[in-house]
Amino acid sequence: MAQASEARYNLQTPVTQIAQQVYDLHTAMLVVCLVIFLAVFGVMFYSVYAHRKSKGAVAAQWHENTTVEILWTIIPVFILLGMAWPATKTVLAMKDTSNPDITIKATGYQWKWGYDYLKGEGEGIRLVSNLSTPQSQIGGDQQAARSQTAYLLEVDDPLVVPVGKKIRLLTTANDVIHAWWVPAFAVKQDAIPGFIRDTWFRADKEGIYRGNCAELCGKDHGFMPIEVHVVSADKYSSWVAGRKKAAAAVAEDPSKTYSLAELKTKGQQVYDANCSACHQATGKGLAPAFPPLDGSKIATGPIAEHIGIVLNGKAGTAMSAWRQLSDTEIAAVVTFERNNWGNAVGDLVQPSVIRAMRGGAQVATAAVPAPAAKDASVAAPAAALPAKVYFQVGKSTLPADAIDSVKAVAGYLAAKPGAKVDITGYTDKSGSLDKNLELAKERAKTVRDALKEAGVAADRINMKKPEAVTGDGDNKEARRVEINPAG
Ligand code: HEC
Ligand SMILES: [Cu+2]
Repeated sequence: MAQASEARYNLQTPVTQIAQQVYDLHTAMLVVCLVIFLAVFGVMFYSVYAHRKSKGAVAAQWHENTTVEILWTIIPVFILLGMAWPATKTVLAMKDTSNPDITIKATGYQWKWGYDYLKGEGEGIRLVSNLSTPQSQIGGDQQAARSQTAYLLEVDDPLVVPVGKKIRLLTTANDVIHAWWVPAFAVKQDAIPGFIRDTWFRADKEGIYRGNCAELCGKDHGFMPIEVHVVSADKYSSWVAGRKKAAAAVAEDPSKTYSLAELKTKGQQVYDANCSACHQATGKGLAPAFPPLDGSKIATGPIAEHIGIVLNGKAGTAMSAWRQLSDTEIAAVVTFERNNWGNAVGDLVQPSVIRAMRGGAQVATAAVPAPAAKDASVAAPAAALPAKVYFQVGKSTLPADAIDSVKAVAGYLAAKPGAKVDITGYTDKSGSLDKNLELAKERAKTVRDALKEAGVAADRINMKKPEAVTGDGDNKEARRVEINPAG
């Protein structure tokens, strides 16, 4: 560990009360051990020396001295109890996560930490801490690198917390078991996929505190440090305000479109920070575990499939879902991968499409009509359409799950300026056909209104004549409104 300069042979200087207790316990136990050591070896060496054979010493012969046996049982019991008592008190205090001021979730990823501020001041902030030690130091002159105090212990975006406040930390992981460890807080908690564990700390002193992942988690286990900035209440408030402002600025309106160059530049940053550990800066991957993206069928094939693997990952492989990235970041990194190294697909994807795909089950990778999307001019996932909205029997009110389809359509249109959609209502032939057709028309209008509400211009929507399908009373397909690309 660095920060070693101040604590070369001892624990790091404690900055929480718990850490202070742990520190004191450690010292006290060491003293107990030392006293016992001296007592036992003192008697032993004295006996060996004073009763040596050359002086003609003769060993006393005795058995079963009850007094001695009771003493050497009772005394260690009291020593152990005397050590266990304060230690148990501290362990119980460590586990008492009640009444926190701020609750933060720490998620371990291969290989970085993500933080979500769940409750308290700063609620809603999320950030990801990536190692920021330059590659040149890691691969280069080790001697020079070691002289850096924060070598391999520095991140691009640290965790920030206010001084003197109780911070409850929930830990979990996205892929394998990691552990969140900051020695100065005496906090070490496993982060296990599928489970939530919790711990807490209240830092008494402002400063920068560092730690590591403490559970062997794969290739870059040693490259996912933790950096915590403990700041004054005022500084913390202004940090929160800054974050909120930045988040508001980034919360793009869905119609914001970027140029290819903009996306590529941004995408390069996202790639370097998140993807290059496995796929490498060269895009050549690392055989056999990590496939190349340069020339990859997916990175040069249908764009929806490409987006799909980034959004959803691939189960059972090291390729995890990257949903924690923003819409813009995913759009950028996908565009970057398609147009970098030897890849020159020439298409791009806007954040609005990612937003639509995030919600829309419609755009599962399997649903991609590969031949259509092969056409490089198709910049958007044509796969998003047709979208269907299923109404309840006899009703023309918009069902709650229609939102996915509406999003998919909005995303499709946002990505394809000039494109339009056709809306067709369907009905079954049973009963009064006229009435049924009227209902189908009403439903189509409901969908149109929902689209308008989602920001779709009226002139990009064509209303088609309702159509009847054969089938009986409760044929689901007969209760649908379908949205297709126009033409
Ligand atoms: C922890 C290692 C790891 C990281 C980090 C990672 N990937 Fe992957 N990625 C993989 C693996 C492994 C596969 C192969 C999955 C399979 O077996 O199909 C893969 C596959 C892919 C593919 C499909 C390539 C092909 O031809 O099969 C794309 C595209 C991709 N990743 C994009 C990304 C992007 C974008 C990022 C960053 C946001 C990223 N990956 C980060 C490990 C990683
Ligand atoms: Cu780890």
